[in-house]
Amino acid sequence: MTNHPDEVADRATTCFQHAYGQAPAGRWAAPGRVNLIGEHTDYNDGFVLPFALPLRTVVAATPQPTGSWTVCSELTGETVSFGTDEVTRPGRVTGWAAYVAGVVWALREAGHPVPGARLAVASDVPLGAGLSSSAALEAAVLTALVDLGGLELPADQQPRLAQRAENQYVGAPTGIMDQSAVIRCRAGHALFLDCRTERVEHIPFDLDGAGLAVLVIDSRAPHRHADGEYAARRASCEKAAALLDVPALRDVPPTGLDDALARLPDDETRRRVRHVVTEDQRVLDTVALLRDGQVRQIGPLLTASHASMRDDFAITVPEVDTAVEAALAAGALGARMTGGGFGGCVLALVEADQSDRVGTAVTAAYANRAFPTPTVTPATPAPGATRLD
Ligand code: GAF
Repeated sequence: MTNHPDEVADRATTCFQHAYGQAPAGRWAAPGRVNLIGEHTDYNDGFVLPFALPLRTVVAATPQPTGSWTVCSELTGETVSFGTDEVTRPGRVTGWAAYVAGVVWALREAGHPVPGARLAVASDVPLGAGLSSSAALEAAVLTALVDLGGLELPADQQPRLAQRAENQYVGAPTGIMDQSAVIRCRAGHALFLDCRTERVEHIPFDLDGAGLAVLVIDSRAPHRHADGEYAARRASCEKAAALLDVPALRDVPPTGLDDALARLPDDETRRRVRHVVTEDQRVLDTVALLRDGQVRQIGPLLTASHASMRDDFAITVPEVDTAVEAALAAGALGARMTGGGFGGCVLALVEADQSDRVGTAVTAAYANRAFPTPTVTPATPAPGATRLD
């Protein structure tokens, strides 16, 4: 997964100059992410372990009088303008520009004097592939506005604010993982995040040094009912926590899982809880292995995570199951769907010299089932959001 940072940044500048007839004051970038392990644990106050991708969204920006914002998108060719009226209440700007207006709204809600701005967006984070293109847009806009306005908002407080934009302005009930990943990740590291305390630890994840690769396989599966199903999983987890009389499912220890399951009323809820509780433990086990330099050994945990998402949390689809099975059959050390589910990407941990073999096997398995050809690209952990110039 190679990126061309200068190319995306150049495209943002070109878009900016075309829309506004001037040069931007600066450019800010935020990456997409994959989650190594820890799925649907974030809104259960649990643990996640994402890393940032070298694919980025770049925002070129310059201040304009306070109280007005204009943003153009290289992708759609649209320019959207909004003023303070549109950011006094959520939902007044819709479509892709809602992520931009949502950030302005969340900053203002938190009492920050948000500067007016002209912005232009270009990106090579694919949309709808589960690689956090929305969090990348939020974070790129947020870092630009924080810098342009000289706002007092440390990086460790930015994910929560970007999440509010997504939850309350855009209306997507996501957890804190994606915004944390795209803002707080470091190159060469995975981000071990405790989603309750927001404490992070940067875990070295040196794939090259270990002779390994992580392949990101875009399943090309359309996101079938993803929004409604995501909200349903979240509601089910929150209901289970209430029934178990704990603040969140993170508070069910693995040793107490059987007792907890016995107290739940139906098989579906029991499966949802079992996924979350075992997934939290798999994150902790993965982190322990990585701290110990045992990168290969995390493979079975990744595969177990996939089985849990498929059998207990019921969020996989045939395309991602096929990719995982084919990658494992071709010798991957571990493989799993990454992200919210119902499509999106699969990641496979492979010996670096087996990358082509695994990619070819997945492509052949897709051809056999008449699925669209998947894209298979190696990914290395990249830095989080930053100012470029
Ligand atoms: C999506 C959400 F945005 C995250 O908050 C997280 O819940 C993830 O799905 C599943 O782990 O990416």
